[in-house]
Amino acid sequence: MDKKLLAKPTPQQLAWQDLELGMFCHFGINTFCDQEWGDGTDSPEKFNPTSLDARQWISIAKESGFKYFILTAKHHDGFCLWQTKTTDYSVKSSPWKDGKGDVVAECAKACEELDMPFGIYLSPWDRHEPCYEDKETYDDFYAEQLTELLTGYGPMVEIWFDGAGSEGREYDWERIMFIIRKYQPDAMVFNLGAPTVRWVGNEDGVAPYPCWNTVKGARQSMYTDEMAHWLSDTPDWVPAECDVPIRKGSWFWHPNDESSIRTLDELMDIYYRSVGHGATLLLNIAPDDRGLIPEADEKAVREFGAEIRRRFSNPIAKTRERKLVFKEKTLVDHIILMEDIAHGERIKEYELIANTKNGPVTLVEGSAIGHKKIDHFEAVKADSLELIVKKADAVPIIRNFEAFYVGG
Ligand code: FUL
Repeated sequence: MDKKLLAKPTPQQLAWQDLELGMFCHFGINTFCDQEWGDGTDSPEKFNPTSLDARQWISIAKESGFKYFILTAKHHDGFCLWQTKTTDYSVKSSPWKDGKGDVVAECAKACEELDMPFGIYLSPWDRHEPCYEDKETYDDFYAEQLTELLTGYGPMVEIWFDGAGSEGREYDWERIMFIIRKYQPDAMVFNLGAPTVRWVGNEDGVAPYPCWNTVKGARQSMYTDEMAHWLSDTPDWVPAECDVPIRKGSWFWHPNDESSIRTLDELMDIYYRSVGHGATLLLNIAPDDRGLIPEADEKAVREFGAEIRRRFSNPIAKTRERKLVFKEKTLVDHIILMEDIAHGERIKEYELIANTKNGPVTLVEGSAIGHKKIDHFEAVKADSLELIVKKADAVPIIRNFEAFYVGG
């Protein structure tokens, strides 16, 4: 293929793909009502966290190795976590901080202090707002909400558009995209409008393999079948983000539900099948009705971060070449490969070979590498490893070829 025809990421996408691991945070009126989808009738009186501490949320994220943070500024129930002028259905009408609190501001501040890129989720579907029924009026309302968020809370890394509940509904995407380009030109746009990041097609946090970066973006609501289709040859560069809640089946906090927290093995499996397939993982950790990440979730997320560090922060050897030579015969059970995707995703088929005392052994046969591919296999003792590129659209440029022995 002509090099010029290869799709390439924008510098913003390139930087975003390097983040790899984000924390999603679902918090709102639902947190106080033991529910996932409020219908917009819950009284703001119910919103009253006793000890909300956004710094605790972001510190846990930071210390566990998360590289960005996204908050539900407004979920489908329409309750706004910031001091908006567009509606009274917000923190302003709640008893929390006598109606003077602003969760978006507290998160933005903590993110700034802890150097954590910050993003927001703003549900287009609004079950509270009476003008939702009137398309044009609601388009104005939504544009104003978005403008408030994109102008009042510092730089945003990503704007998360959820298609749920909006099946068959059209929004003014042209205007929405105009607002984003005007106020937050560097922000990634998730899933709708003119997305720069696409939904992976499930809420299990896993990407298919191969998960090419050039798949056409998912423009429909996440619940339509069209979302699950994969076209490997479209020229657009739209990397995938894998969202998943740490508690199985719930995005918001619910009391007495600690048993649904995913185990470390499950989280690692998700990591291998998201980040390890070249996608980005957005793991949801929900603060409770105190406004704190519960101890059990904190423990799980810290263990997850520690395990990623244990496995992958000390490579036995690394190179940018296609041959990795060890000083002596060495046990290996994981390999991380990265292409320099600034130049496009070039490799289409590869094989990994270990040179052992019995001769060469094929460890892996794969297709996409892209931003990252994590391969694991039964431990093998080798003098060297070789990456054989069997098919490529242009000269492959390897950013990283690392070997690990993780054990266990
Ligand atoms: C879905 C929503 O309906 C869930 O409540 C959650 O926000 C998830 C991330 O997206 O579409």
